[in-house]
Amino acid sequence: MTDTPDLAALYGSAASTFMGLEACSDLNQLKAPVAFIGAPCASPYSAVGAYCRHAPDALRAATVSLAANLWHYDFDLGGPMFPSRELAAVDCGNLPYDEADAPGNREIIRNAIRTIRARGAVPITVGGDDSIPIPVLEALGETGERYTILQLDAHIDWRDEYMGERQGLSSTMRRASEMKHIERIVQVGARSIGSARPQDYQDALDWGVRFVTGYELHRQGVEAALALIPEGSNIIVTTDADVMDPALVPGVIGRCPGGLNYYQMVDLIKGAAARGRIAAMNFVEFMPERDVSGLGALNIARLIMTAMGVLARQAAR
Ligand SMILES: [Mn+2]
Repeated sequence: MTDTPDLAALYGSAASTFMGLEACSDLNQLKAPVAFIGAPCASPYSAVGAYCRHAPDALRAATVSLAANLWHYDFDLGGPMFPSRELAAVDCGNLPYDEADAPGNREIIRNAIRTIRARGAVPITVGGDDSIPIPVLEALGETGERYTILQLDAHIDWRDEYMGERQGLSSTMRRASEMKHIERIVQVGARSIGSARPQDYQDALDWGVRFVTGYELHRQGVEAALALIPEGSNIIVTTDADVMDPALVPGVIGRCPGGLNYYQMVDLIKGAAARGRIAAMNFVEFMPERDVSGLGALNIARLIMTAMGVLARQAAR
């Protein structure tokens, strides 16, 4: 996949920032409590390439029609998106990448996350495929803190390797489980058939992963997942777009019926922030070329907006 389709005509100018937020072009000068950063590519499988590389710009474009109302009342947050101008998020643009240099991409991502955390901000890393969180998690290991991962995904991502790649999108949670600073993993939304074979699932159970499948979540509600997060946890929320129902987010590579709806996602994010403190968030696997009429972009963009509001309120407390 070396040809790069020019989607600017389809999505409008990519010049604007997410929600028209202030741009931050130098992470070393970052002052905001929340940082949106695009990471189009980390460790793609050679067979498909970086198929989600246009997601950050597509999500920015999805907010163009909302940006003029940034300071209006947001009914999903019970007030304006940000409680004050000082608590507003910034858009740090997209990280550079080279599809042929996965180790280099991972180093760029680790450096960015390291800097954002050192500036005291919570990174919202927007992929890119589900290989993006691996270097994000690695960088968080350097803080000396221990973390609970809340993974929202239709797939468990516990393959040791796939097509010879150990850092790819099917191995994200397996790699996370090997990191000393990851003390707990809660995986929510698994359903249908994915990359996992029975032994992969068993390995996750043996490690101590707590699963709330998509079916269980619909039967028991989001509390079934939130109850697995101890009070006071340091939480990383990592969201694969395919956790949501494909009727809401068609722009994913593997559409699975039975996914979560928008308010279940909102309640999981708000609930995580209420039980502990969210240290980092990832939104990956949105593929604009598979979207239908911008519907998925709108749902994911709105979810990121709500997450920004939740993180801004967390920063204020
Ligand atoms: Mn995934």
